[in-house]
Amino acid sequence: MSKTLVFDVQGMTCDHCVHAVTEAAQGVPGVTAAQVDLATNSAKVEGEGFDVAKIIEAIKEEGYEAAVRG
Ligand SMILES: [Cu+2]
Repeated sequence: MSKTLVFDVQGMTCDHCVHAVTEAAQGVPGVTAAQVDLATNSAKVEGEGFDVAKIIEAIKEEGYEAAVRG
């Protein structure tokens, strides 16, 4: 079953950041789509069977902080 999760992402300042975070999230196995929004510092991730920790890690590797929006 597919699921959608929203992450808070800290440190994004421009479209380049948005692109980097989008690519990072989409690179995680199981992720089918990522919608990153600079105005709300959020990343909406859709997919099936993805590992939440791996998404946070991938975003961190790009230089941003991420946490599941609770
Ligand atoms: Cu930037």
